[in-house]
Amino acid sequence: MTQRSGSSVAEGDSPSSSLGPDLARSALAGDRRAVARLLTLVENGTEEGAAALTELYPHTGGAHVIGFTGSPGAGKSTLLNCVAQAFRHRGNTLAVVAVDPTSPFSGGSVLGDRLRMRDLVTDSGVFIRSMASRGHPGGLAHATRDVVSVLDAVGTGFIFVETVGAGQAQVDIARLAHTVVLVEAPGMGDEVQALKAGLLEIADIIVVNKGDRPEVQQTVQAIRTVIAGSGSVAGGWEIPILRTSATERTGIEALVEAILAHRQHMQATDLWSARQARQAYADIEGWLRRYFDEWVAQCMDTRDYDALAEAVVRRACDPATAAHSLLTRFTEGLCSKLKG
Ligand SMILES: Nc1nc2c(ncn2[C@@H]2O[C@H](COP(=O)(O)OP(=O)(O)OP(=O)(O)O)[C@@H](O)[C@H]2O)c(=O)[nH]1
Ligand SMILES: [Mg+2]
Repeated sequence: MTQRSGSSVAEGDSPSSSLGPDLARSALAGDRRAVARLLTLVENGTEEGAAALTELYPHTGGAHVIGFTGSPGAGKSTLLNCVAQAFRHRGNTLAVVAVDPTSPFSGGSVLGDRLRMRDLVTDSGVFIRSMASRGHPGGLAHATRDVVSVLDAVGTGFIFVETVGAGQAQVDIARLAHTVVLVEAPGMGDEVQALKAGLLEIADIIVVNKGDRPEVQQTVQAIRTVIAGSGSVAGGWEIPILRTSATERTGIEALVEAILAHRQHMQATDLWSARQARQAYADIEGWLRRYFDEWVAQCMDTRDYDALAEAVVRRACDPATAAHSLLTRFTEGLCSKLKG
């Protein structure tokens, strides 16, 4: 089982078991290559990565995490490029993490778009990371959270996370980010309907991008109507509806100001600490699930499991009863082991 404690890992057999904490210390001292290596370790769900996170955790909590979510192709990456540059011009350190739950290729647009990101790619005040679902044993949400923690610990002021706004990814971004920017574009048909169905609950700022298109006013109006109908003003924050064109670089400053205004609002009210608490719950739950999955995997690797599977095949027992009896046996075993 992955050990979350650095000392437990250090007691293990692996000759490289101090790698994580060593890299963590180098990263905290400002070594960028150590940061890059750490990001890979935590993305891959390694024990060294977990040990590094234990070392880094006391240094986290300073970053403002901003989620960019919305329909595929709405212009999230293009817009994020502009916004990141605007934050950079104001002298902030920042990171851009692009998360793609489906394809390792299409989601690489932030990294792939070298031309637009040229200024940022070569800038030592900016980290850019592109993540696809493959190769994350603890799950993509877990890997994203850990990547954000590393970036936070090393003093990154603003961390932008791009995800497609659908299903679980949508829930995950709301748990990870302090500010959620929902990016939509005109002519996306069902999107206003989707807004009703849940995106609205997580959005702190709504952007209608591709404002250079003629249909934009119609979309803005439709979203206004949905919002007015919902009557939701969470914690005294009125969700702004902004209009941008990422390709023509218009409306970017207003979006930057809205993000900063939301930050100010959160700090002036108890919203910032409420979101930190929400993150803490989600973080602990994430680890609990991961430990539990690992524990289940270990339990499955036994003769008891084989015997029960055979009983299920013979129809002598149903799968739910079999799982329950395994659970009872293993929790009893675990309890007596802990007592002993
Ligand atoms: N006309 C117009 N096109 C835009 C604008 N912003 C982005 N696009 C184009 O829309 C397409 C998709 O842009 P992306 O930035 O990759 O969109 P995305 O939301 O990140 O896409 P996924 O990550 O694949 O969901 C590209 O061809 C962009 O050039 C805009 O403001 N106006
Ligand atoms: Mg994108």
